[in-house]
Amino acid sequence: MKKKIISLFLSVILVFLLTGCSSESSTGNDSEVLNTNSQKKLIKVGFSQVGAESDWRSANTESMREVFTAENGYQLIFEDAQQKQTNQIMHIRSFIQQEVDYIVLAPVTETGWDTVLQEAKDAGIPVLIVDRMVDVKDDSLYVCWVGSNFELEAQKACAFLDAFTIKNGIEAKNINIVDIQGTIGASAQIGRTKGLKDACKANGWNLVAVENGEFTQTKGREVTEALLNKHPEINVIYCENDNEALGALEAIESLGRVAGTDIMNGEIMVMSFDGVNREARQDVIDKKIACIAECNPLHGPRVASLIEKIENGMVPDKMSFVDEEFFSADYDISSIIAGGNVYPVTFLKEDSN
Ligand code: GYE
Repeated sequence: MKKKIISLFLSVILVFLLTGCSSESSTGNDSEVLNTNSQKKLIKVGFSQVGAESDWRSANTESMREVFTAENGYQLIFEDAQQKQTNQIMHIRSFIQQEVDYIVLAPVTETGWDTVLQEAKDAGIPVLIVDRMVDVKDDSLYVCWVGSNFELEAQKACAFLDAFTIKNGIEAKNINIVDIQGTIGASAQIGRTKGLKDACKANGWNLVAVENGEFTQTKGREVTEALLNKHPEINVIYCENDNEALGALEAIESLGRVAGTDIMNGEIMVMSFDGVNREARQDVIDKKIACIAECNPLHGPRVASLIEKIENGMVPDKMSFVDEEFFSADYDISSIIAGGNVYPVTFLKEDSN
């Protein structure tokens, strides 16, 4: 009996000690966690995205959403402009109203931003530009920009076509090319169109027509169909993104023509940009799309690191260009020269897709 009482007494003490200690320490930890969480203010970022016109755009949106999370210390206000600048101007004004810490803008076109960016500057909110550029009179209206060198992408594509014609003994005067442009006034369109125009002049290719394909598959198909009906001599279709290229392939097939590189014997060569869409990459492997100049959409971590720099009192580079690859299949062209530099050609293979 005495033993039982002693052992009961000891276990009560033990339980008391254990629960007492553990509850005290856990309360201590919890309140610490609570304190640090509530003290750590989330950085409020307003992001105005162009829209959802292409696979590139969807990958870009995902990349931004993945990084700007509460776990990473951000509160993201995401707005989709549905390809309209007026919507983007509205977004920026509402971000100013909501007193965000940073405004991130993926501008649909380059011009028309002076007034609203001045408003953001007057409100003391730093603006970061991503993907396409803005053309403003006063550069101090935005802190920095990160994106691709669109003209270089075009120069790479044209260098590939040039190398291809030389390798296959095709005379420049036999190249009948059309440009299916992206959204008019967007940096990606401006750079890619300029690169092609310059190369046509320099190489003596016939630029048969230039049409707007709006960076979409539907428009790409529609425009290609009309062009091939009007100009059956077309043998190269330069699409300013992969979605247009997929549309162009649909048009080629629906007209009973063949996409490929035997362009002196009726095939039609399709060239493209982005390299995000799996189907388009597969078409490169299957030799239906001759080449894709990569345009990398994964800007989320890049924008976040620019914001981090600003948070730490540093001044980020005004312009940051992303390194990009050049995709093709094996046409015995392993490198190209663009803008005075040599770039390797990445041959896409089944196992890399
Ligand atoms: O190439 C296209 C998208 O601005 C780089 O926009 C971007 C372009 C991209 O719709 O697919």
